[in-house]
Amino acid sequence: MFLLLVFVAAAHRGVADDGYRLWLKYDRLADAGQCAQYQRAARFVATTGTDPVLRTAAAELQRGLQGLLGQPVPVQASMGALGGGIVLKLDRTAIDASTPNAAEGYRIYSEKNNLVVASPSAAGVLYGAYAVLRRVQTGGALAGWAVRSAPRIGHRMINHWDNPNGTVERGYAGSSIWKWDELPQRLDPRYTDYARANASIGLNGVVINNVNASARYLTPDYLPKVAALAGVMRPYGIRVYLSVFWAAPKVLGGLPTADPLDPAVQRWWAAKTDEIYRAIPDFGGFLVKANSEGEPGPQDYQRTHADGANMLAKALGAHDGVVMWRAFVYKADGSGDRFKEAYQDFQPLDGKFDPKVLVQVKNGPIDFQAREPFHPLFGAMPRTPLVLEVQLTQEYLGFATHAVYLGPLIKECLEADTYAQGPGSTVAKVVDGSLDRHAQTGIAGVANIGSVRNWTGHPLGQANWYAFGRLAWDHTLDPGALATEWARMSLTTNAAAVRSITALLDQSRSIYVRYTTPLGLHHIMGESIHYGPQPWLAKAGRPDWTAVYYHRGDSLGLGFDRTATGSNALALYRPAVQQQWGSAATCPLDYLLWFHHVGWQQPLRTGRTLWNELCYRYYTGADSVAWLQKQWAAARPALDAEVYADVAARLQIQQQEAYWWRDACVLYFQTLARQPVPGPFAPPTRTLADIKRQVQVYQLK
Ligand code: BDP
Repeated sequence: MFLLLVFVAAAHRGVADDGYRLWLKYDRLADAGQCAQYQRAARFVATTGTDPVLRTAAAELQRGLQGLLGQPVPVQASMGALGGGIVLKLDRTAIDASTPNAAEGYRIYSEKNNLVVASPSAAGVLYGAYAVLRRVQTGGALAGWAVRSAPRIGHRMINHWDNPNGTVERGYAGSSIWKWDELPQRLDPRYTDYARANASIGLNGVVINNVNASARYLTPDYLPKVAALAGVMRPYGIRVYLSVFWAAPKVLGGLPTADPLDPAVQRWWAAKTDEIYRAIPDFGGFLVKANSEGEPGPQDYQRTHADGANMLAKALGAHDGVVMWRAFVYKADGSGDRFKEAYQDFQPLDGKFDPKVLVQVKNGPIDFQAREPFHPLFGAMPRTPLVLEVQLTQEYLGFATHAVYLGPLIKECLEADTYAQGPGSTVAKVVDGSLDRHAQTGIAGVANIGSVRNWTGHPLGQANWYAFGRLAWDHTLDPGALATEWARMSLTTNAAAVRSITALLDQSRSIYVRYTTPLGLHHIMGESIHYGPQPWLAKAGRPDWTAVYYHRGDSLGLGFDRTATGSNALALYRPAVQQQWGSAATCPLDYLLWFHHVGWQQPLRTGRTLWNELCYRYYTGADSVAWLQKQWAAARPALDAEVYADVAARLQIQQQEAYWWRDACVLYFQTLARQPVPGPFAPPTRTLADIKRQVQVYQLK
C-alpha cells in the first residue's frame, strides 16, 4: 500500500524535475476542487487576430491551461454562445493612454461569462495571458477577477555577457545558450523556451552579447545569425540589441580612426546601422561599454562619452532604436576614490545627450557588491534617462554555489531615496521616469543564464531571473511575495513548503552579507575570480583592484573614510543623504565602513565595539547557513527528489565556505585589531596561513 502511494505521488508529479521548465511547468493542479472551478472558467481561448504575438498568447494559454487543468482547451475564433472561456482582444482603450507604457499594458475583466484579456498591443495581450496563467498557477480565483496593469519601465532588458566562442563572462551556468556555429540554419528549441521565459515575466529586450564586445556580430557573416535569433524572439514581443565594440570602424571598416567626430566614422556607423535594420527591422539598438577596463572609446580621441553616444544616436537616424551607454567607468590611474569616478565623468554631461540615448548605471558606485549604497548618479542627472543595471549572475555573490536571492537587493536600491527633489525621490522614480518626466526608461539585469539544463546552475538562481522581470514590470511588488510566487510555480504548491522556501530566499542575501562583508565592508574577495575571501590582497593590476584599498584596515581601525576628512565621496549625494551617512554615530551599520574609518574599540549602537560586532556578524552569519539548510530540509517532502538533493548539496558547500569566509576575515582583521575573538564564539581552529594556502589554490593558473 505504502509503495503504491509513493508510486502514485511520483506519477502525479511526472518524471523527475530537471528544472528546465522554470516557472512555466504547467503540471496538472493537485487540488481537484480548485481545478474544477478553473475548468469551468477556461473551456476555450478565443482570438481573432492574426498577429504572431497574439498567436503566441493564444498558444501559450492553451498549452498552460491544458497542462494545469487536464482538459482540452481549444483556440477558436468565436466567443461561444455560453461563455466560460478566455477572450484575447486588441483594444486601444484598454489602458488609459496617459499611463506610461500604456501600449504594453493589459486589462483583465469579466464580460458575458468570459474572462477578457484586452490590450492596445499584441504584446500587452501576451503579458495578460501570462498573468492569467500565473493566477491559476498560484491559486487565485478567476471569477470576478479584474485588474489593470502597465509596465512602469519601458525597456526591460536582459544583458548577456556571452562571447562569440561560447564562454560567458562571469557566467556560472555553463556555456552560452547561443550556438553561433549552428546559426542561422539550426534554431535550438532552447531559444524559444528562453523567449517564453522572458516574456512570461514581462521582459521585452535582450542584449545578446558581452559588453566587452567583439566586432564579429556586426559582420555580414554574423548579422544573419543575429537576425535568426531576433526572429525567434519577435513572436514573444522581445527585441534584440547588440553590444558594440567601439573601434569597429577601424577593425571592420579599415578606417584609421574611431573618432566620433570624424565624418568617415559617422558614415560608417550610419551605413552599418542601416545594414542591421535591413536584416532586423525591429532591432532594439546598441549597448556600449567605452573607455572602461581597457575598452576603446571616444576619450581615446579627447571626445566625451556624450560625443560618442550622440554619434551612435545619429547613426540610428529614423530607425526606432536607442543607445544605452554604460556609466561603468573608472579612470586608468586609480589613485583617487573609484567611488567618485563615474560621477565625475558623467554628471557634467547631463543635458548633453541625444534624446535617443539612455545612460546605464550600475546599482552601486563600485561593482555589484553584496551591499552597496545607491549609485550617486541616480538623482544627479535629471535631464538624462538613467537605466538601472543590476546583476543576476552572482559574480561577487557566491557564483552558483551560494543561495542568494536578489529580490531584496534590487528592491533596496529601487527604494533608496536620492532626495533629488525632496523626500520620496527614490531611485525607482528616477528609473521609471516619473521624477524627471522621461518617456524613455529602462532597467537591465546581467543574465545568470547558461546552457546547463536548469538554466541557472543553482536551482534557486532561477528566482533571481524571475524576480528581476517582475520588478522590472512593477517595482512596487514585494520581493518576498515574488519569492512565494516563484516557489509555488517552480517547486511545489504545498503551502508549508512554500513558506519555508520563501523564508530561506528572503533571508539569504542578508545572511550572505553577514558572513562575507558585514557592516559595509566591500571588495575584499578573491583576486580576479571574485570568489572567496582575500581581505589581505594588497597588490594587484591596479590599487583599486586590491582589498586593502577598500577596507583601509590598520592598527587603529577599519573602513574607508569617504567623509570630508577622507575622499569626500559622500559630497556627491544630496545633503539629506549626507546627513544620514555622514556621522559614524548615526550612519546605518549596514553602510558604516563604506563611509567611515572606525576605531576597533569604538562602541557601536549595538553596545558592542567595532571588533566585537564584526566578529558577532561573521560568526552568526556563518552559523545562519545551518538555518537556511533547515528551511530547505523542512520543504523536502513536498519537493522533487533531484531538485532537493541538488540544492541540499549546494547548501553544504555554502556552509563550508561561509566558515571559510568567517575564518579568513576574522583571522586577518585580528592581525590588525589585535583583539581576542569575543565569547561565546570559539576562535577558528585553523590559522591564517592555512587559509591563505587554500585561497592560493584558487589563484593558480
Ligand atoms: C565587472 C566584471 C567584469 C565586467 C565589468 C563590466 O568583473 O567582468 O566586464 O564588471 O560591468 O563586474 O563591464
